[in-house]
Amino acid sequence: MMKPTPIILDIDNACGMTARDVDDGLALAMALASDDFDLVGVTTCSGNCYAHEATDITVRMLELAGRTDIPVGAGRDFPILQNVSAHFELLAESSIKAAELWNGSVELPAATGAIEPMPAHQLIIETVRKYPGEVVIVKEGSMTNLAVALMVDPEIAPLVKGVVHMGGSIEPWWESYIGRTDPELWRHVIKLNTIYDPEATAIVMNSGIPMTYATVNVCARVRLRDADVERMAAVEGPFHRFLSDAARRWVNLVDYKDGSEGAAMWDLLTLAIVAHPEFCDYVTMRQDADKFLSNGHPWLYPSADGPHARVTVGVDVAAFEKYLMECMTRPIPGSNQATGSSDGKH
Ligand SMILES: [Ca+2]
Repeated sequence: MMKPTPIILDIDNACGMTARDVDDGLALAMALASDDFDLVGVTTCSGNCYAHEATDITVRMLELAGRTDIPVGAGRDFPILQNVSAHFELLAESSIKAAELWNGSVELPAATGAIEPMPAHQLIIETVRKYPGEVVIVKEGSMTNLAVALMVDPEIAPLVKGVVHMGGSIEPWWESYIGRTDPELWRHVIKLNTIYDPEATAIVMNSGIPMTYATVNVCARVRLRDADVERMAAVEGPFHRFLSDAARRWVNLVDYKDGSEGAAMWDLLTLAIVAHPEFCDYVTMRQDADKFLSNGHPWLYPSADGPHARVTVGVDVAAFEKYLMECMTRPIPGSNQATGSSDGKH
């Protein structure tokens, strides 16, 4: 077996919140379950929710999984410069609208204080310096944490092995996704997580750190369906009970709203290709921070000029979805699920 890749998982984890995407929480479960990853830190960022909410959920999930040994870094709620109040108003509004479909709340025990989060940028700096040249930072939400880390300690840039980011898109995806085209949405989703804190994104783009974009159009093709959720629910223990309860509600909500079958597993494909790049096909493109900041399109495009990034253009759906379900139905190693011990530490 290959040596596990040390990763920092940076998540806007809203798993279990009413009508919010569950994929960050499922990505955390994948990172914990798979032997492919050495989860050396989890940092939280804003996007699906405020970073402080993501921190709370992440700490509680790690406790539930019996993995209080994993360091957590709490990110900033707000971008470096932008006013994002409209973003959170929209999220709150959609949660209220969907509350009836969500049908109650998802149970997640309160934190006990076993994990004490440090500032996210500090955890990134310390971890990258501890494992120079080895750590991949998996950015499943906004770029704020890494940008702050790079501003505080610019010398870490050449010590980061790579960033894999769920964001960007190089082709319209919405039409193929649910059978309709919405140009406004298309303009918005092409930037997705990337746009929440654009100045932070530009800092990361220009940092010289090798970048991979797991694009919206490609991630939209991989799904978790009702039957998959029931396989997750069959795993014993409170961690999988929580995961499957949240995932079931989300899949049902997406199916109802979009007329689709299953919910896109954006963040999970993004994480999986760290260990299994063969799941996707890629092209090399320029990531044009100036064009991105001035709202230009495209800002990922073929060019001899850099800085370059690796951009996903295709995915082996069957291979990924098989891996997804292997991870989602596996008891968490090191937890009380796997060892039978009550404290889960080892
Ligand atoms: Ca995310």
